[in-house]
Amino acid sequence: MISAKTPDWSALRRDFPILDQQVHGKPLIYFDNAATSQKPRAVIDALVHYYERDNANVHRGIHELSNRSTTAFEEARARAAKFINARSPEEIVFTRGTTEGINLVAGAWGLKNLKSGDVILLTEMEHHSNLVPWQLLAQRTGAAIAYVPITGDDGLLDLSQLDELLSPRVKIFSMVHISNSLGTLNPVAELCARARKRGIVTLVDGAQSAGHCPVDVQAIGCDFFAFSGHKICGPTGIGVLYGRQELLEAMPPYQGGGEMILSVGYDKTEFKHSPHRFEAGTPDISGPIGLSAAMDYLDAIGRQNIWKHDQDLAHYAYEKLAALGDLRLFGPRAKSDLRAGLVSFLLKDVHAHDVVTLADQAGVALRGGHHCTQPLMHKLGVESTARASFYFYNTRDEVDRFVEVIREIQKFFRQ
Ligand code: 7TS
Repeated sequence: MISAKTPDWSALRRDFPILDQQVHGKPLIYFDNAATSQKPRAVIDALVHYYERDNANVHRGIHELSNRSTTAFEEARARAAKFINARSPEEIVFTRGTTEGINLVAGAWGLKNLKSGDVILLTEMEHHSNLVPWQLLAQRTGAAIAYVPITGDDGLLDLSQLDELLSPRVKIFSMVHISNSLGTLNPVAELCARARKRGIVTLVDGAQSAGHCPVDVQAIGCDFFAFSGHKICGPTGIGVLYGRQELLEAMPPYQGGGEMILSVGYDKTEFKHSPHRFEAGTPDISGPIGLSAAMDYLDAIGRQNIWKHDQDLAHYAYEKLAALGDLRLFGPRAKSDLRAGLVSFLLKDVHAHDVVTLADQAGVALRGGHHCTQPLMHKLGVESTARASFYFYNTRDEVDRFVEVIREIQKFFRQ
């Protein structure tokens, strides 16, 4: 749902109780949204309501509370399907997060479908969670891994060799939608279309996109799409894996246990259909319920509005940082439409961790490090960057204060 009118951003900010506090005696400026977002009152209330009124295990009891829990849990599945425009709730598997979603595909689809000589295609800007599961799979199957290169500091995918890279040996192409280190928005619909033409299965890592821009898995044309609840105003410990139904149905279970079976004998088990086949054991029940409230909340704002708001902050921050000089900026250049709501940078002769530590003293929460993209850092010739990542409750005033703090840090290290 895209709402036509401009949201009242300052009223929305007041929905987040955590933002109204001081840190080290300074007003908190929370610019670590790519790591995890804050939670609005509506989500906190949904969790409290569930535990105060409805808590029971799902899919087993016949009593009232179990019925209520099961209904809310399955309604959340339908809500998630609507959030990304899946064809049906059956295409939604609840996971712990993006990481588990990708591991599930690598473990269940990958082990069944890959063999020695096959190729897994990734990009050079992947998060470790879209690298390590494939490396484990490659070790187990003898498959090889190839990478779509990036162009340099402006962090775009270099697609000039894509036709050659999409060779007949490639069985799956797994790509990040928005890079958490560079802020690049990748042309995933085009990439999926080119892969699909060659019969290659596609996975999109939507950890940084699902809550930040409109997402329509049918329009993207991917086979799998994974994201995390905690980055989109939902609780930690819950995520979503979308899979096209025919692929999910053909996949063996990922873990075994209760909930995922039709019948069990001492030597043989019949499994449920997907998605339940992939949800062994008592699931996180409050997670999907909180996540559903988060999805309602975000769609009432409109993700196109959120995208524009966050991009405006990123462009504003990029230009103000660039004007300081003596620093390196990563990712798409100033004003690029392909830059999402974050800015990675490195001050000349100052370690990213020092920047983050000093910014924290000024109340500004940043992240410094390799951002779980070590190979990308090596490619860029750095060990780490400092990163400011925005969400719709952040403001231009906060960016002004942040840039002022960075200027003071530069001054401190020049002394
Ligand atoms: N993929 C991308 C692109 C990510 O940014 C992250 C987390 C993940 C996958 C993994 O998500 P999880 O919820 O399963 O952990 N990124 C970050 C970050 O940038 N800072 O902290 C976590």
